[in-house]
Amino acid sequence: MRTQVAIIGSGPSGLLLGQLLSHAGIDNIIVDRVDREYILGRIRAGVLEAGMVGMLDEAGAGKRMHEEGLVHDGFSLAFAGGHQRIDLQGLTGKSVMVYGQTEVTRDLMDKRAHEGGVTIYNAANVTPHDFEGDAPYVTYEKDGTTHRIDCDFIAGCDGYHGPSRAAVEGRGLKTYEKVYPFGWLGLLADVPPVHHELIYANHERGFALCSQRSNTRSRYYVQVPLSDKVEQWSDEAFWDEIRRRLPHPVAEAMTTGPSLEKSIAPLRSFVAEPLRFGRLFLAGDAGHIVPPTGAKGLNLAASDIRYLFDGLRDYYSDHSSAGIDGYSARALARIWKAERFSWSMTMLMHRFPDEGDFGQKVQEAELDFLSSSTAAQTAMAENYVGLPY
Ligand code: FAS
Ligand code: PHB
Repeated sequence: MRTQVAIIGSGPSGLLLGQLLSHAGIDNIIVDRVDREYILGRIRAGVLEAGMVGMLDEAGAGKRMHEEGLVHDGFSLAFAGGHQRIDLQGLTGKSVMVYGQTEVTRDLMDKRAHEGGVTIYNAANVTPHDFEGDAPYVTYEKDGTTHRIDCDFIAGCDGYHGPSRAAVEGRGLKTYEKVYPFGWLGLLADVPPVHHELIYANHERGFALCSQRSNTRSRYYVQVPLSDKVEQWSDEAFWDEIRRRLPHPVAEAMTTGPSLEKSIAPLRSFVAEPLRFGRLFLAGDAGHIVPPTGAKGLNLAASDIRYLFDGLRDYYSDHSSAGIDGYSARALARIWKAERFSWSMTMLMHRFPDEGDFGQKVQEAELDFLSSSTAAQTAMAENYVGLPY
């Protein structure tokens, strides 16, 4: 097979890039190690920045998001028994869209299939080759046969554990990492959200988050020790714990019910530099990971794809390599600002075992200051709605 851009990974990064390339008349093939159902079974992000909303519209996959997504003009920080609303719309003139990553991925998959885009699922041992030269290619195994895709460029959209970053280790790749001493236990349930906006809670027992997928489906998280296993947590234990961590009126108002999904995700900050190696580009989680506290992971994938697509479009339309040559530096500039924000929100809202009661009091003091400072709230709001591309 031959294509112009071979994309490894059928998550939001790969699918978004594939749509934009196809609409620009640039041929591409997506290869993934699992299938559509497995990918859609992963419950992940829930908050879209305006930049991501615009990219989905440009990809022709925004219709259902606008019909079913929830526009949120603010969120709340709960601490010391009370809460402070961060007025995103009033402070920045922007909002966020609450619409699950699962639905984003489904819409992109459906659009790609409808438009005849080629996606190869259940491909084993996907490997990028010869990307330092002018004739890169990707190999994979399927149905007992090894296949080869010759291409001009390879987009490594294969997530944190994928083969693309692994293929460039030892070739000048530098990584930066911080692993947090706790995880998030997430629960999805068909119960109405406890509040019309998201609530991020700082509590001495640990962090909690009240999020949602629709007016009838809620997504909740509690901070748990890394040693916890999801099997240890009954639904009842989860509901009891999250209500302990919320202001009393919120806890009292919470509707509980059977979980549709429960999982524990570790938290880490991670950046790989650079994001380009010859004709191989890293995008999305393949290049960086943020703790989900700032709702940036999925949204960073969108800005990576903005920069990468613009560069590839200019290469094919104007024979200009300026965009692809500048991709890594341009993407990393925005990535590091989102890494900082996600780190700062995580440090502010979680219980750190080694910091003890002093750390709790310092966090409450910062939240108390934030409640009284429009400047501090504006800085938080500007980061939360998404910094400019
Ligand atoms: P993805 O990981 O989504 O997609 C990578 C794709 O590559 C997958 O389909 C995978 O099957 C494929 N792949 C991997 N290895 C391969 C191989 N060897 N060969 C071929 N294909 C391969 N972000 C938030 O903003 N909020 C959250 O609450 C949040 N929660 C998360 C929870 C978890 C458990 C994880 C892992 C991430 C979470 N994220 C969250 C971040 C997440 O949303 C990512 O930012 C987003 O999925 C990034 O999309 P992609 O870059 O496409 O990577
Ligand atoms: C979610 O709804 O899954 C979600 C929302 C906001 C976050 C993290 C996760 O910061």
